[in-house]
Amino acid sequence: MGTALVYHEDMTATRLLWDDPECEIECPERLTAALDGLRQRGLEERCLCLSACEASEEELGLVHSPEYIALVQKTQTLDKEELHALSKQYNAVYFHPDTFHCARLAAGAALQLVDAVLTGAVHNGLALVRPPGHHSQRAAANGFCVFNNVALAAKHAKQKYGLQRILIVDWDVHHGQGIQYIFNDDPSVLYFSWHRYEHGSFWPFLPESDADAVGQGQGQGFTVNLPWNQVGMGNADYLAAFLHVLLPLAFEFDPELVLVSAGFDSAIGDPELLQVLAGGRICAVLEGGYHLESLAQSVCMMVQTLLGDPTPPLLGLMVPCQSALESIQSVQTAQTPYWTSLQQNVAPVLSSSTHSPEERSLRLLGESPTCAVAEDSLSPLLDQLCLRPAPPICTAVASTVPGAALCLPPGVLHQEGSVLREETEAWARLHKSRFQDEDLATLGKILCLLDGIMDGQIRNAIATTTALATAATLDVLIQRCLARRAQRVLCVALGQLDRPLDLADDGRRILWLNIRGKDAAIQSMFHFSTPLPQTTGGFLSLILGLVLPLAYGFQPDMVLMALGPAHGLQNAQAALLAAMLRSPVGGRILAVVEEESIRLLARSLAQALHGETPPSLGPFSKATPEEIQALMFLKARLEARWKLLQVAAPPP
Ligand code: Q9C
Ligand code: ZN
Repeated sequence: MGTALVYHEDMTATRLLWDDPECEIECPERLTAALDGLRQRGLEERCLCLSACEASEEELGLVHSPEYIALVQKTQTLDKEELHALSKQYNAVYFHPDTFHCARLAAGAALQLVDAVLTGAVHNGLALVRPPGHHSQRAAANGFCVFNNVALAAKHAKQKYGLQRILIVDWDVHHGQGIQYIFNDDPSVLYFSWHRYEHGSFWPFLPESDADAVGQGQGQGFTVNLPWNQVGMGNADYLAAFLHVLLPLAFEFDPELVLVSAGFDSAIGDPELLQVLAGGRICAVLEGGYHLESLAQSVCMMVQTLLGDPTPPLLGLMVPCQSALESIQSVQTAQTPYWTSLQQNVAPVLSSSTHSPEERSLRLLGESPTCAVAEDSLSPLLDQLCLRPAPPICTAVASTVPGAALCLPPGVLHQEGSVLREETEAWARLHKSRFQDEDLATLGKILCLLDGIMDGQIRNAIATTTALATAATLDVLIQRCLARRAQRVLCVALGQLDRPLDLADDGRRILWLNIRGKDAAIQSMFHFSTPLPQTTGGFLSLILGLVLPLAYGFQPDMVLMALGPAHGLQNAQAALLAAMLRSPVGGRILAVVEEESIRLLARSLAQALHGETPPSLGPFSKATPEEIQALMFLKARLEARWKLLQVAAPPP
């Protein structure tokens, strides 16, 4: 089980035969550059490589009219002048005598990828194809696209495998209007696209690319357009779109398969956040991407992520721009009638001049409301992470419970090493009353795990402690992180765990979020608590609407996830939380679990840390008013500092 790469060299055959500056960028070198990149980085050999076969005429007929298929077929025998004349009848299209063959291979590759994933031969995969597909329509070529590869893949998945819910994520910089038209009234295919729009002045200049196009008839709410109206959207803007629009809808929709129209003419493709959907069944199909070097890099990054390697953490100031927030708000306004998850997500907007009393007192406490995490202040630990090769050990476990009782997945290693006894004792002495003698051996191993992660020997780890020692262990771990010059440590503490009071820290290197008890409470912009929601809707809102925006905004170099006494987290919840926390920290997580619940949690937690898809949370259930209220309370007060929490544009 792994990642498929579907390709055929013949797809480099089609090329522009005349002078046309608009079309010349869609060139054969796009595929060779992408493939060379994969080979150089040793990624191709980690994939299951499948040789593409042509789609049959019947398969093409799932989307295209017989007349159009016949017309494209006829181009095989046309001469250059005839090809040129025909091309001019379409918008931004060129034909070549090999176009029909290539376009059938491209469509066939997408179908084969769906087959490989849905038969279980692989988890996920990428089809490296040209010509691209997402602009192509039932009876028209458009925007370099001849057959609509991704639309065909969706129809094929419905027809051959009886799928009822397919999510298409189109992150090409252009709107895939072809896909939108094909599934406009079809509620079984949720089409999500973000694209450069500039109020309609960017190609393909269509009013139906705007946020108010939501689909028709039964399909209303199943077309989701997020138009960007300014150029230069960055990581924070895309993240806000992922966390506040795409993922809430995607979890509510609960797709059985995710298709990605992976155009790399926009930004670096990061499917990591999508991998928690549809049991990890993701099929990515290349669309645009014309800067050869950036295309090759993005394709490599994408394949690496599909293979389960964590992506390097995102850089930059994590503040979405005003225009992005406006776009996000416009899609929320258009889609809220159709999606429960959006109805509960919209937080009140604080105008910049009014501050709640709590906020004012926070200011008095010396908390600046502006983001202190500067663009260029990435920690050396994070730099290391970006430059270093993958750690030799992926996931390690140190446990008070015998390994055999934990049913750990293959590839997860038991930690037997320990730091020196004197060192362990010295740390324990700081917390004398809270460590028993018999805890010391475990503590030594846990410290060794932490060192392993910080030195790049281990990617992430799970440690168990006795219920009594959990808080003290966490305390020691935080202090050791700081002693080892971690610049920012994110602690997500579940259950009855108090923030250590004696921390010799200015309070900004540690972000402490406690999920416990009944009420939400804020001690500072770096220290707060919230109840654990009991509904799936509430839990997802907590993760997507609060935990992840904070985690991405804080840019930690280490995440400590602690499941203390009475944490109340279910298996699937713990796995989802761990899986999603990997992304903002490049996988560097140490999970500390009290031993009562480790037998139940160890396996899925280890799988999630290891890069496998977490089990489903179960059917979507609406958040309760109390759950929404607690979240709104926190978000409204924290968004002054943590800008990724914003879901609505502040008044200009
Ligand atoms: N002057 C894809 O990325 N160029 N197609 C428009 C207007 C056409 C893009 C320029 C862009 C087609 C798959
Ligand atoms: Zn494009």
